[in-house]
Amino acid sequence: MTHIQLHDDVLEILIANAPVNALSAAVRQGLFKAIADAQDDAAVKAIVIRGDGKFFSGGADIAEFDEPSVEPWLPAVVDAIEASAKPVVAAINGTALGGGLEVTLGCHYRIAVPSARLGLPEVKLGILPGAGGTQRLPRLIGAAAALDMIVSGDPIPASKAQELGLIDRLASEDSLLAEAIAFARSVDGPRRTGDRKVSADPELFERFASDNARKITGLDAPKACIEAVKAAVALPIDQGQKVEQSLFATLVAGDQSKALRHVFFAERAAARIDGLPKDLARRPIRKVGVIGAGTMGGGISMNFLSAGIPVTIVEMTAEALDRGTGLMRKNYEATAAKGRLKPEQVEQAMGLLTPTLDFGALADCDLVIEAVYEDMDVKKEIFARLDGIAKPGAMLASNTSYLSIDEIASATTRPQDVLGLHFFSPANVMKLVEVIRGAKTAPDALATGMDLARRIGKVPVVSGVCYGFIGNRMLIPRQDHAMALLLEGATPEQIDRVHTGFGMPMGPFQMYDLAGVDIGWHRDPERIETIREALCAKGRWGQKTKAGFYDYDDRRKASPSPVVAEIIDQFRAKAGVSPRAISDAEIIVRTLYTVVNEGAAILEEGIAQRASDIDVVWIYGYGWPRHKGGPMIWADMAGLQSIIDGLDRYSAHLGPDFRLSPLLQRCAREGTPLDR
Ligand code: 3H9
Repeated sequence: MTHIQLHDDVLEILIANAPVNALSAAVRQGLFKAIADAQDDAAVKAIVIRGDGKFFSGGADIAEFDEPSVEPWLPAVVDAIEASAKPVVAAINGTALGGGLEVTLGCHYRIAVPSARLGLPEVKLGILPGAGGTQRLPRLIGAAAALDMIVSGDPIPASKAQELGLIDRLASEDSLLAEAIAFARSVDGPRRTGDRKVSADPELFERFASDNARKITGLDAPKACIEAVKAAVALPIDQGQKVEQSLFATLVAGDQSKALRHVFFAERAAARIDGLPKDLARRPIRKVGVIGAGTMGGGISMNFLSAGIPVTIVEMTAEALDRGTGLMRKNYEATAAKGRLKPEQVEQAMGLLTPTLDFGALADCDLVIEAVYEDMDVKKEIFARLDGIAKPGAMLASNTSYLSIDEIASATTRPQDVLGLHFFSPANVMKLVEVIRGAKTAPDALATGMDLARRIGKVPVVSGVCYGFIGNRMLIPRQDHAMALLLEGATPEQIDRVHTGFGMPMGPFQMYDLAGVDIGWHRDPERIETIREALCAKGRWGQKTKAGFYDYDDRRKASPSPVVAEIIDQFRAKAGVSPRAISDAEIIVRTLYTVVNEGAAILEEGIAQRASDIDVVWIYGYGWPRHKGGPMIWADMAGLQSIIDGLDRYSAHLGPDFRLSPLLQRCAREGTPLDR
């Protein structure tokens, strides 16, 4: 876990705890002992601390937060380093995060390779740097710069760290240790950051909080970070550290941190496919074909182009092809105008695109993704055609949001090569990709799909075949109940407010308006059976027509619509419903608890591999607030029995098809978390 080696009069302490040198109990013990022993060893004049491999350290071991703590605690280790009578130099060989950076802050000097990145990402886990980071960083780089780093949690490159005074010097990539040893011999003795004082403009903290209000509203950790940095300015280090530790203890025990830590591990677990050997050979994907240059096809193509993978895009008419590729260019140029892409990168990406009307041009693609509209017959026809054209071993994917991959695969002679790659709209922006495993999908095709999604910067989650897969199937009860609640007496504004108040980026009706109220509409204005059909018949198709469930002004600002209120009234009258007052609590039960219940059913049927995969789907596909961890862990934390009780309370309104998930009932009864 730690190794020591004496280089003449300089002691090297190496942190070796693959994969990221997390500061687990054994590492802390090793560091503590090595520092203590060095104090009594006359042969040691100075000390260098370094990480093994490509990380200095990824910080405290996050998995240990849920276990009984083992001494020495990290703050004591960092204090012991700082108290060393012999100079200590941190040789930062790679990324130093969280507790890893705090260890370097306890050191008297810091030298880093140019490729190192330094950060305090604790806030992203709902905690704060709890080993002196909030006290020492401001003393080293000033309160304003420290606030930026601690509250954003974003790492900075070594060059920036040097500018800020966080590191003393840069070393060359291949001679860090030698340079660190020479540096350690050359210094004047210990130089303790904790002895410094830091002052700040008294208005800094309020100004910072109000400038960042939008990002930190409702979150406990950023507020605590600001408090802790304030204490660094106001108090001597030992008292400041007490404030830091007390804030840390409160945060780490809180629900927000528990949820955020869950998400950290959930994201990584989602990459694993149960029952598949890790070293399974992947299929090489050098060229991708996309069928359909609509919004989805274009967005999907952009992901590959941006990652340097050539794309052949096929359409039926020249007009549709030009429209689609024109939109892709426009999207790239808009990104470039914001300074997030260089003009030459736009050309580079577009240069990798081959637009064509010739289906036969897909013959040399390693993967073809079909992105046409949702019609099983059309999809089967396309896959049958593709079967005759695609080269052997090519992967054939559908971007369907709902339809059966098994039925689509049955149109080919190679169902083992067929899978779903369900991108979310807008496909060039949204991170989630559901990778749909058909009954006959080959393991290497599935694993290749997962890897490829990661290669283009997405977060892939495996789903089995069912109507709507994981995400959209769970969305159905939410949208259905939102509609039913309108009829019973709620307004779109009330329902959306409950959802945004919960932390979702938008509510069910705002989502309809953004996506298009007319999606899936039969296009017959005479046939009006639902509120949605009534809106569609009136041309209220959402934001794109400046009217949907809300009215929109020229700047897309929404306001409640009297026309919609009247349509809802007419439907109530027709159904003989006299509107009743709907409580926010009922909205939560009917539009969120029902989602949890559907998630439990999905888990039970084995559509999702694990509960945490469902959470990842909702965070990356639907904007579920990260600090609430996803619907499954949220239900666990609320108490599964309370979810069941809520559903029972409104059982009269849940409809004849509602079925309480047996898995939900069993887990509630046994007091276990929702999982298979
Ligand atoms: C802290 O330091 C608190 C202190 O202030 C106060 C204490 C008193 N712990 O991401 P990867 C695992 S809080 C445990 O795929 P990459 C990870 O789960 C901590 N495990 O690699 C995965 O396991 P598996 C502040 C960790 O190269 C494997 O390592 N630090 C930790 O893409 C590889 O991870 C952070 O928040 C950890 N700290 O990225 C940093 N870190 O293979 C969190 C990683 O079984 N970590 N693992 O799935 C990261 O941001 C990235 O992992 C890192 C590497 C950039 C380091």
